[in-house]
Amino acid sequence: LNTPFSYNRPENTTDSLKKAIVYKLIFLIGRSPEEASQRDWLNATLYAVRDLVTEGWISTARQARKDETRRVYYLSMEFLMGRTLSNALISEGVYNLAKEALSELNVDLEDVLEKEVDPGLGNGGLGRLAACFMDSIATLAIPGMGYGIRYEYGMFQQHIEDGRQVEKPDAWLEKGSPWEFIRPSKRFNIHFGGHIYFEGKKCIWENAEEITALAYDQMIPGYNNESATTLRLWSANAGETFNLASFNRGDYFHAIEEKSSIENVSRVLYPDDSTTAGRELRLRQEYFLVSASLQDIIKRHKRTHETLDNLADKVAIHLNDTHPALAIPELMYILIDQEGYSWQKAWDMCRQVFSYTCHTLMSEALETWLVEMMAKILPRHLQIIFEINDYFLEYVRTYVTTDNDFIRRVSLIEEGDTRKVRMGWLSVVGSHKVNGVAAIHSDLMVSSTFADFARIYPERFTNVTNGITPRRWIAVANPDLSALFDKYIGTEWRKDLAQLENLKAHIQDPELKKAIPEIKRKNKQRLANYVKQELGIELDPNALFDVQVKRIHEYKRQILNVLHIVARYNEMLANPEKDWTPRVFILAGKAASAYTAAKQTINLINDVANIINNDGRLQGRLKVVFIPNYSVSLAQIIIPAADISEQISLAGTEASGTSNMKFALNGALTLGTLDGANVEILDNVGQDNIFIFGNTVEQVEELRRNGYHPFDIYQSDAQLREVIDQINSGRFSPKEPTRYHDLLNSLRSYDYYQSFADFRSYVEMQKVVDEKYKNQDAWVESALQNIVNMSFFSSDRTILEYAEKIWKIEPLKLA
Ligand code: 26Q
Repeated sequence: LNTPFSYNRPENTTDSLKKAIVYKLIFLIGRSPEEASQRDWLNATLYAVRDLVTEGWISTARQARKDETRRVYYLSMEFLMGRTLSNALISEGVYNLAKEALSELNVDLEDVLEKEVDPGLGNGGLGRLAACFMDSIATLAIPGMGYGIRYEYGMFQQHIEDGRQVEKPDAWLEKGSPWEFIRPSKRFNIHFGGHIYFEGKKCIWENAEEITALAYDQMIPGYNNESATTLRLWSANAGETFNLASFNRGDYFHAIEEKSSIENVSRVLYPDDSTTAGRELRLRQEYFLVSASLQDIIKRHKRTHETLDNLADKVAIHLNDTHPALAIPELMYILIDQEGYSWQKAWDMCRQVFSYTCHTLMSEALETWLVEMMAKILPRHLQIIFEINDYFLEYVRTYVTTDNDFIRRVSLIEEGDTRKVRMGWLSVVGSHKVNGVAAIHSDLMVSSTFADFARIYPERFTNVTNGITPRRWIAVANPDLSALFDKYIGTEWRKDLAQLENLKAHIQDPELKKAIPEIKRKNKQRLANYVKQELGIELDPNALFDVQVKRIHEYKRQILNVLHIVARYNEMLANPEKDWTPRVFILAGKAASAYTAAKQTINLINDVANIINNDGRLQGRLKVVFIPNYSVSLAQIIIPAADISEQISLAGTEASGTSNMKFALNGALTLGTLDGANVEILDNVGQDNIFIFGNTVEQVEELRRNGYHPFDIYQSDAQLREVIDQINSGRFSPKEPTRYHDLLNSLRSYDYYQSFADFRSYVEMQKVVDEKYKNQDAWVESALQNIVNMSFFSSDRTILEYAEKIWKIEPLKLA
């Protein structure tokens, strides 16, 4: 390969990289070094490093084709990848080389890295999990690839104006997207609408609309393995076929108008992660992803195999939640209508091919689609779903029960005023494995939401606890901690996080113990600088940094955090002389644009912050900051700076959580409920190194059963009452004293997520946190215990479990 900078070349030096960057700058970007902006340097560096990744990418693809191994296709409506350059530099082992090369050109690498856009093609946990999985798939050389949508607008940009969230469009593509390859030859037509009819037994779908899906590929570099995997994102394209009729009539504008409405399909990511709006465009998006990906998968299969008979041996398709569940009827449609397979044969293949991960148990988040809407947009698929349901219910009646109530509950169609298709049920019936994302969540799945299905198909349900990639979450985000690891246990931990076990031998080493708080302090200073620059707020890096960053949601209970902050504020004013541990409360996260309670919570955090930060009586010992526009790149600055990781969802509501793992691996102590993966973090770090509070799932359920009365708690807990009354009286919103009345009334009378029930134990545990922090030795010891016990939470472990238990796939043996 004729690149100036390449694998296995003895001449890979600062000088050759410098040449490669300047070459890209001049010949690809069209700028001279003298005129180049920071962004030009960024792009030139990206292009130079991209060449390096490309070689391994091409050879990995070639080898996978040659080996004809079984492959996995990960279908997800979201991939929250984060910035690519620093990760790629580290994967390719040229970070320092690039730093030197650029510095010889009088350019600072860190400044350049900050210029890269952070594509927000996901909402939160589910999208970021997909990104960590791609990283692990690439690093482990698992044969497979990811499929998603190339939204023109990602997650909105969050601005805070007057304390309130304001959404701005995220036009991330406007600055160019140098990491992707457009694939003009990879186009598939996607059909919608029309009607179906039968010719004998054969069903014909006479569709009414056609749009084209066009592929854009991104390389996901494996860590230090000269290999890379593909993330293929589809973009809607009217193509050349759009309304020819209008064109021929000379109705140019009408034709162009239609073109842009067709292209709406990949225009924007839905920014909701818990309620399903049931919007037609979303259904079209889901089908768009599914249809394009399946056509591509089938085409790839046919390239190396003469027949689809062995499809189920060679292909595993994973559904990231129910969002791509239409893949099940789509594969049936392809196999039966287009390839002529019998229903039974097609159905057997389907179930061997598909597997499904469930990420939530909350009923309002379970996807359903109006039968009426699906009939209009996907008539053949609806008909297939009805037929799947007929066979399925027949099976249940024959082999499980004739109880009509049971039958009604498990039917893929919810009956009632309006009939709905239950996508979760469809996913379970059409897959051979269904997994939850943490032990407690998988247990709850089979005992609650999917209990009926666990009775029908007990062997189908399993757990695979989530994980995170140590490349991005340590090597990229925390370079000083990485260097410390290297010094004590060598560099292999990046590929094999179990190596952290070897740190245990050094845990009493005074130098190691000294280094941990030094690194933490440096990371806190880095965050403080960011906050100073962005918000003009001064933070003391010696204070305890207490962090809750995640989507704003009632179940995640940011409100409980706020109630405690106000309670602490009151106590500090009442006892100013006490030796209060200085604290900084840091919160960040986006609220879905139509979610009033979540938006009010953001407003309240900012109102409280405003009063507290300007109260001189506190002598700077208490600060509250809401950092706007939380994103992957912000997480990389915030998480390594945390002392306390707030994971305070109501027990039984957070399926897993993944930031909890990132925090612990970066040496923060968890303050959390027995929910999601917190439970497994506790198991791994031991109870002396974590702060667990609040009701258990059983206690939560008991309260729900026996009647929960938040008003009684409000009346009996004087400290809580004071806090609520202050907020209610406009203490924090003097210009609009009634601002929080609705929020507080709903808490006092319903408090669906039981914040009041856990308030006392939360406040008491926060005092334990204060005391522990005063004993810095004990704190550092616990931080270390968190770090060294996190190897289980590597997404490499997670992916190997999927590969073995679910996909039946082995890593490629790289040549
Ligand atoms: C569905 C239909 C229409 C519009 C939007 C949606 C939608 C989009 C995103 C529904 C849900 C989501 C995202 C869910 C999510 O992020 N869940 C989180 O997944 C993480 C990874 O498993 C877990 O760690 C978190 O506990 C879980 O909340």
